[in-house]
Amino acid sequence: MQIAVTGHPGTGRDTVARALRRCFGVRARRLADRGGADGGSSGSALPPDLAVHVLGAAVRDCDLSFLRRVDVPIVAVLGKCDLRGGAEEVRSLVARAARDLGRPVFGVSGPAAAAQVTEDLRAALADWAVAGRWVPVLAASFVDVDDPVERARRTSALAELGGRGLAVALERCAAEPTVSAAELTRHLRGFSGIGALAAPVRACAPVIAAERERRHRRALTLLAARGGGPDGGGSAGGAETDRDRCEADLIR
Ligand SMILES: Nc1nc2c(ncn2[C@@H]2O[C@H](COP(=O)(O)OP(=O)(O)OP(=O)(O)O)[C@@H](O)[C@H]2O)c(=O)[nH]1
Ligand SMILES: [Mg+2]
Repeated sequence: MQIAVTGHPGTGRDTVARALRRCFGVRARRLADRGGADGGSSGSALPPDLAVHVLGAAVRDCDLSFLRRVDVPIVAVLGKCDLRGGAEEVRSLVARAARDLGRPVFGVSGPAAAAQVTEDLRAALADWAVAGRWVPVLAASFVDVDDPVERARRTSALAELGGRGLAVALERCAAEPTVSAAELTRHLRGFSGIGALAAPVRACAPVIAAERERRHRRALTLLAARGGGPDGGGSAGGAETDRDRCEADLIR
């Protein structure tokens, strides 16, 4: 499945794309701010099967006008939920966005969704939990320590998990000091809300399959009309055979 992650700049599109790749094994990449798709690691010339559209704190006019032009199934996400207050605030933002868009919206905390806790990160988290280190209200000040090695370790953990993700991981390490890196990754994904996207993405499968079939038939029709092979050649010698094959494909 090819997913284009859309939304206005800064909503967390690259992070959501990374989370979709890591959690669901799909090809997901951010749609370029202008022009064609790019910005992802899974480069492909194929058109996307599905758009995952990332909203900011609220639906904007540019979201509405963009989504009106999208001709593939859409799954809408409210991004950066870890920065939007507590569970109650997030629920109300998600409900308002769903009302404004007229479709379901799923809240996601990107860095926690995309997290892949390594053994080094797990060990650092366990050290901090044992030492009673917590993430301050101003999460950035977690890295305010003199030792440059420790500062680098903290900066990297904060960048990887985000402030709330880091706090969630630390809480889990404090409650269960022997927790594994894999279990911490699962725990963060559970917190992130990304799992709720599985059902709506799966529900798009029949539409996606029908659209792929339509594209395939259209491509074969064009090939057959040109009388050429898959390379578009159409050389006199092989033309009839290629055309026969295309037409046979079409009526299969
Ligand atoms: N706390 C938090 N930070 C996030 C979240 N999603 C993304 N970020 C951070 O926001 C910054 C931009 O994230 P991207 O995923 O690159 O967002 P984008 O929409 O591609 O934005 P641009 O690349 O700036 O156009 C990065 O520093 C991310 O780590 C989130 O859900 N929570
Ligand atoms: Mg980005």
